[in-house]
Amino acid sequence: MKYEVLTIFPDMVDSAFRTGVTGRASGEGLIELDTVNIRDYSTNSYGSIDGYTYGGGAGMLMQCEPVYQAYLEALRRLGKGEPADSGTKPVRVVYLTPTGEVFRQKKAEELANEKELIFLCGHYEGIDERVIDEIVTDRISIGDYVLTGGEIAALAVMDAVARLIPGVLKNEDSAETESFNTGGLLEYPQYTRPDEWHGRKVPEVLLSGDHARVDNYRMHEMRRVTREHRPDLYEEYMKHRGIN
Ligand code: 6GU
Repeated sequence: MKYEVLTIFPDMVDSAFRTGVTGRASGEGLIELDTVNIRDYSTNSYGSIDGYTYGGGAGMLMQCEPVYQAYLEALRRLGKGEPADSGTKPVRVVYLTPTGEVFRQKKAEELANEKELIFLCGHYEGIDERVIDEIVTDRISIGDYVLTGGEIAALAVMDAVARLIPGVLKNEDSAETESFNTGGLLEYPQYTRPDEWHGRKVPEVLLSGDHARVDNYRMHEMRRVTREHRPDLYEEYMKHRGIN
């Protein structure tokens, strides 16, 4: 997988991605990260890339041309050349925006099938709609709240996609058994040594060595945790199983 990120904060994206599991994966050549600094494509001598919004209103917008030139640079780096005039989009371009589709595991799975992805991170009050229409294929939000820019959202999406790429997780089972891959239920609580801490005991069944009892207990816990913390997911789960 190769990621190209169009951003005005390339260092922020780089340093976060180089840390931890994604950092190791890029060291091993499983994922490549490259950033293009949109500010390098300013169309004026002041180096600005933003402007006031037509029709009035607070705040500034990122202009079309710097974003478009950064996009063309990313395409060149991916070996794609100039896009055809036909309006075809040679690579999926994910625009991070609170007005996008809310990001879920299913979308991460879909994106993990691509060989390369371009991420467009907005700032100020957003980006001129015309360049979005011209280059973007997917508009994604990471939840119903507002961030100052798209970088943290892009990092969240890149991380969720990266861990689905074979070899990125050391234990291949991990991606299978975790929340959202357990038939729509959340994960059960887990415990490690010692068996008592601050007067809190590890549930007796987990020390019993009885695998059937352990499995049964964990399934009950998955249902309980989902019902208590995410009633919306629990309802979906019950509907899926034909229980209403
Ligand atoms: Cl993708 N961007 C911004 N700026 N805020 C957000 C978001 C994205 N997703 C949720 N809030």
